[in-house]
This record gives sequence, C-alpha cells and structure tokens, in this order.
Amino acid sequence: MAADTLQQQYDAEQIQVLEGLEPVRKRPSMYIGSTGPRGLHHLVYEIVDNSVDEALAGFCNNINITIHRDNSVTVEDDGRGMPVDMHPKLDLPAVEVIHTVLHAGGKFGGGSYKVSGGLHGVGASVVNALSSKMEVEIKRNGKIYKQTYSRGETTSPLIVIGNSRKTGSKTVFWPDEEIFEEIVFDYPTLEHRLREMAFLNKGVKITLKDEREGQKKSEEFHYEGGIREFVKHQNKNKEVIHNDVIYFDIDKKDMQVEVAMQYTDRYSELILAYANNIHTPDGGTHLIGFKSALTRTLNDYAKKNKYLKDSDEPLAGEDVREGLTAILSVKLLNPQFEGQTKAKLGNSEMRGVVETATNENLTAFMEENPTQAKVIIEKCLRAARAREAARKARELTRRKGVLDGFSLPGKLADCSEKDPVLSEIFLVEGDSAGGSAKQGRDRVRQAILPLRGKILNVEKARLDKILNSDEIKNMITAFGCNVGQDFNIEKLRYHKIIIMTDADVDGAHIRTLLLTFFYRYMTPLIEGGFVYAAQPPLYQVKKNKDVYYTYSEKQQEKLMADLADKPGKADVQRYKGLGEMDYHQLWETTMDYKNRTLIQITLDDVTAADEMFTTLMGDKVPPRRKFIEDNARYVRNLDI
Ligand code: 28G
Repeated sequence: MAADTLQQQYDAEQIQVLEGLEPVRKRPSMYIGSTGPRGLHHLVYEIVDNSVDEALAGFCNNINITIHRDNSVTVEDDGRGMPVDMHPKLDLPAVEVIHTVLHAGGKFGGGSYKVSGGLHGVGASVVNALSSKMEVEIKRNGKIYKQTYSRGETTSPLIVIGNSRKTGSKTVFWPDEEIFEEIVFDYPTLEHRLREMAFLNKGVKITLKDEREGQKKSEEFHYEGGIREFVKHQNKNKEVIHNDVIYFDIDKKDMQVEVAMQYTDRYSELILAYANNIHTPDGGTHLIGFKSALTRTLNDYAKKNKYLKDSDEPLAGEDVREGLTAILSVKLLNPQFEGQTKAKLGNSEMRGVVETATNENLTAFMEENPTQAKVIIEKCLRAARAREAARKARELTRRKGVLDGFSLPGKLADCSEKDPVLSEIFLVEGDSAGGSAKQGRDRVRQAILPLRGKILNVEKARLDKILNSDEIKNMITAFGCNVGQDFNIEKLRYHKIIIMTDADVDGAHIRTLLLTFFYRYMTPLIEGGFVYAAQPPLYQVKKNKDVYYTYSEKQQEKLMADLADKPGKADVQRYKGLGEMDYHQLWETTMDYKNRTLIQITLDDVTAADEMFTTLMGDKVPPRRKFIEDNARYVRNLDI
C-alpha cells in the first residue's frame, strides 16, 4: 500500500475517534460480527473480557454475570475498579473515555487487536454504542461512582453515590432493540463460553446467574487445574488409555505457553488451540510448533526404547494424534491473527517456543512414566498399522474406480447440471422414498442417492473398516472429493448435500450417523455449510378442496385452530415416513425450491460438536441419556 493511502487510512481512523461511536451503530457487524444471536452474545463476552484482563493482571478473583428478566445483563468484578481520574487531553473521566471513545481497529474492524492483560476496555464503547442503556458503577478510592450512557452517548455525569471499602467494576447493559434482531440470551451458549474462559484462566471464579422466569439457575465455574480440567472435561465420556493428564507450562519473556493432553481409545483427535483466550480453529504457528514437537518426541522415544526399529517407517503426525485430546493455550503481547476469519495465529516467534517446550516436557514425562509411555506408543503403532491398511484399502477401491469419480455409483440418479454451485444431492433414507424422490425431482439440478438402512457408526471404526461400507463408498464417489486426509473440497460435485430422512427416531439416528461421518472424515463439508437437512411435513390436512402441510406440532395446532372457524370436516393425516408421500407430494412439500425449508447444519463450536458426537455415538449409555436430557439444544439442531 502506498504511504499516502496508509496516511489517509490513519487519518480516517483518527476522525472516526473524534466522531464518537456513530460508525459502530451504522455498521455493527464490523465490530461484533453480526446483529443476530452471535453478535448479541458477543456483547457479554466483550465486557467479561475486560474483567478477565483485570484477573490476568492479578487484581481480580471473582466475575459474576447475571441475565435479568428483561434480558439486560450485569457483569461485576472485584478488580481495582475502572479508573475515574480525568483524561488530560479529552478532559473527561477515564471511565467515560473507556465508554464513549471508539478505540481504532476493533476486533472485527481489522487493524490492531485486543491483547489480554494490556488493553482494558476496548470493547466497552462498542457495547455502549449498541445498547439502549448502560449503567456503570465503580468502587474505588473508598467511594462508589456511577455514570450512565445510551447508544454511545453519555447520559449522566460521573457522580459519587456512596462509600465502600471494596474495589471493583459493575456494568449493566440493555442491548438495543433498534440494532438486534431478537434480544434473548441463550443460557447454554453463555455457559459454554464462560466455562471455557474459566478453564483457560485457572483460579478465576466465574458465576453465571439466570433470573428469567422459568429458567432460574446459577452456576459457578472455577478450575484450579485450568486446562488440565478442560481435558478431563472433554474426555469425560471417553475411555482414557493412561491415567495422568500430561501438563506443562512455561513463561518466557512476553510469551506464555500451556499444554494439557491425554490419549483416549478413540480414532479421532481433538486439539483445541487458543491465543489470548481466543479460539484459533484455523491453527497457526503455535499449533504447528506443537504438532511437529509431538511427532518428533514420540518418534525419538519409540526409537530409543526399541518400539521402532531403525528400518521401520516413522510414526506419522496422524498416528501420534489418533485419540488425542489436547488443549494448547498461549498468551502473547501482540498477537497477529490472520486469514479470512482471523482464526489463525501468525506470530512466527511462537512456533519455536511451543516446539521447544513440548519437546522438553513431553520427553521428560515419557521418561518419568514408562508405563504410560508404553500405552501411548503402542496406540500410535496400532494407528500407523491401520493407516497402512487404510491406504491399501483405498488403493484397492481406487483401482476399481470407486473413489476417482470415473464410475459413479449405480444407485445414484445424477443431475444433468455440471456446475457444482447449482447442483444438489439428496441422501434419501430407504429405496422406496428414493424411488419417489427420483420421480419427483428436478432432473437438471437435483441428484438422488438412496441409502439403505443404517450406515456404519464411524465413531467406533477406523477408516480402513469404514471404507468397506457400500453406503459410504457410494457417498464418497458421488461427492467426488475423496475422504479423510485426501479430502479435497475443491472437487465437491454438489454445493448442497441434503439429508432427507423420515421425521422419526430412526430418521434422526440416520441423520446423526451421516453427520458424524461428515464431521469426522469430511470436516470441510460441515465447516463450509454444504450440508443441509430437508424438512418433510409432519401432517397433511385436507379441508373442503384445500390441502395444507405443517412441519411442526406448533404449526399444526395453529392451523387446526384457524380452520376450526370454517365449515366442513378436516381430514388429518400424520406422516410417519417419507414413503407415505407420493412423488408429487414429496416434490411439493420437501424438494421444490419455492416451498421447502432446508436446515443448514453448522457447527460453530468444535468443543461442543466433539462432545455431542462422542456422547451421541459413543458406547457409554447413561451419559448419552443425560446428554439428550440436558442438551435439548444441540439435539434439536440435529433433530429439527
Ligand atoms: C464490570 C465490567 C467489566 C475493569 C479495570 C481496571 C483498570 C482499568 C479496567 O484500566 C486503563 C489501561 C492500561 C492503565 C488499571 C485500574 C490500572 C489501575 C485499572 C471491567 C490504565 C483501564 N487501576 N477493571 N480498566 N488502563 N473491569 N469489568 O471492565 O494502563 S476495566
């Protein structure tokens, strides 16, 4: 970029600051991502982050969050209290500057980023800008101060309202109904993020209280073990293969690295990487350092202790990560977040620091704990052998032309459109519904692949076995992008993959099995939002000459109430399966672009997703039952 353009941009940012918070209200998504539920919850995180920063600075132990009946939220901490002294240039109390001046380069606005333990209060002004009302109380200097704001403006001067020997900050805000589509906080969403915050910042006590009617509850998140307990939490429904959570942390100048890890008997890996408490799903330098140290350390140990001969192939990265649950949390002064979604850490100095820390500490653990080391190495060796077997299986299928897209599966009724963006494929439960779908479809843009019976539970099998299943092979070939390590999203032949199953328990099970397979072996499909669930109707109602379809019990109730006023008898049919509809009805209700509702499957949280799939598809039954009871939310996501 030319110097004068940079200068212009810089000037613009300065002018923005002087203009106040209008830009935030004009383009809220730039600052909080969206004005939907995510953005709404983001407001809470912005404020809580400031309390956590105060805790990381060593001055705050307790953070309390309360959701009130009117969907306002209070955040309170026992830190030093926001400063109230006058700002020399702006001639305003510091707390007022914190709340009414936009700090250039917000989280989503590009430019600089917030750093834990350094830049207090960056988000408070954004929250003010997007709140119809905000009240701040500060205990400091033996006094209690108070100031109020609204939509980015100050509405009352900072005044002393009492005395207190304590210190701390308290903020209440009312999200602005002019900005947000719907103002309802979701307890499980807040609970999930706050628990994660408590894991990542050991010792900090976070409480969440919900005062709303019918929802009354409160919880405390407090983990002296920090990310060690995070790993235990993620593994609670899995079988671990060794007792200790391997843990180490190092402090190096302006960098802090913390790792906790433990192996399970699973085939999938779960490595969660964080930088300054921010999840980095796209990895980055910290993750690269960790992975390469892991591969190297385990190979060195295996060789030194004769688990591997010099002539043997070394363990591959995927072998040493099979079944691993690991949390990697780094903290640094000037984090560089890269990529489209800013979800990747770019600081090059981090790679070496994590790598060295992991090499040294993991080697020490293995040498001090030979029994646990043996179990881990043997698991890696089994993974390596299975990888070899899977490679052979893949080669075999490839030679037979199954995976290369040359010969599409016989059961597939393909569409004539060749542009993937315009093409969709329906995965249909059962041959009979598959038949109707083939008859009713739009042949140009809709392909049909019938699936017979239940597909394999991939949570309990390795890739070599998975590749023996016909249903799975058919999907791999039809999609055209291979599987697992070789998966290539560029080759996807349909940009909509639509799961069409019966609206019953079996249908929900098949859908979960399919999603588990996609999630574990074709992750970019889910991440890219290419997977959908079709929504077949639950009821058909005929009255006089009119035919109605409803898709939920609620809709049905409403329709029946509406129809009650009209003369004539209503004929109600409850659909138990797709098979009960003829091809025309199936088209009209579920496949026709203009009538249908597709539910896009998104998993915005890997920890929640991993938990969901291990619990739903794993072998422990009581936790599964409990999970379904507790987490109606996620199950609903899949079960809609
Ligand atoms: C209740 C809502 C969320 C906070 C503090 C404490 C300080 C602070 C916050 O300072 C300006 C920038 C860095 C020093 C710092 C108090 C130093 C001394 C603070 C919060 C000046 C901001 N005394 N607690 N900001 N700093 N809690 N909770 O927002 O250099 S924000």
